[in-house]
Amino acid sequence: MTPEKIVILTGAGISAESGLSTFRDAGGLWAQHRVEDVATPEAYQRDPTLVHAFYNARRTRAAEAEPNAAHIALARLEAKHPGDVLIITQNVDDLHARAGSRNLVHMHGRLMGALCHACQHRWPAPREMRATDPCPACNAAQTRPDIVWFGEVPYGAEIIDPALSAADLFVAIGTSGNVYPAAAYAQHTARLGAHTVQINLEAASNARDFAESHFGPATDVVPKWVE
Ligand code: BJW
Repeated sequence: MTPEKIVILTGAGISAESGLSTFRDAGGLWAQHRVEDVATPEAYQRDPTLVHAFYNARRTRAAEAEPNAAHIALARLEAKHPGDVLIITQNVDDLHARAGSRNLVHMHGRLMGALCHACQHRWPAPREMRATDPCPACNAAQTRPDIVWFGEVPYGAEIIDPALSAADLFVAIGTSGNVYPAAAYAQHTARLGAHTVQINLEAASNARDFAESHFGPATDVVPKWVE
């Protein structure tokens, strides 16, 4: 592979083999919890304790998980081509960073972050977070996970938008292509002339936007694709 500017979008499927649940697969998080109960600003207003319980449990599991061969292969790709690889992850775990990726945007936030609903101050999350934890900046007791919920604006557009415009190669790994704006990136980059590749267990909802597809477990396919 001769890289130019490479943008890689990852989703829950890349962390599945590290033991973290996906959302929409059978037995995934949305089969066990209603999105409206745990992943919207309204859910947090209605029942912050339930929302925190959902994210506290996921934070514990993510802290115990280890980066897998796919995360490590992407970190190796970046190390081989510094400045040419951007990873945009929809995942809120920290497995890309722990694998060594540095040029990384967490567009849907981070489990390991706390956010003050009152003043928007951010700080490292304790393992067990509560809404009543006081904000270190303004002392308000409106602490929430630093997560982008439905209806909220994803992070990192100032990095993502120019990178998509400049991309020669766009690769989506382990994402079902159901959630916007990430689901539109393949079509957007293809229209601008990038080559688009999906790596997934099965065809994503936006499969028609990819020129090339590789189906199989990320830990198998991604290291082979990187080499
Ligand atoms: C494997 C594997 C293995 C398994 N190997 N593969 C346009 C049209 C329609 C609606 C909208 C639209 N624009 C915006 C919306 C509204 C909404 C939206 O998209 N709704 C849709 C459901 C229709 N979007 C939003 O509200 C977003 N905000 C927004 O758009 O603001 C407006 C705005 C944007 C830009 C500029 C200005 C304004 C916010 C979206 C927030 C998403 N939040 C969640 C939960 C919070 C994070 C968390 O708790 O973790 O993020 S939802 C959930 O879905 C989570 C994920 O990041 C996200 C994507 O899921 P993902 O990663 O694709 O997981 P799965 O489970 O769906 O798929 C896993 C895939 O892996 C599968 O395909 C498997 O086959 C595969 N797989 N094992 C390889 N081993």
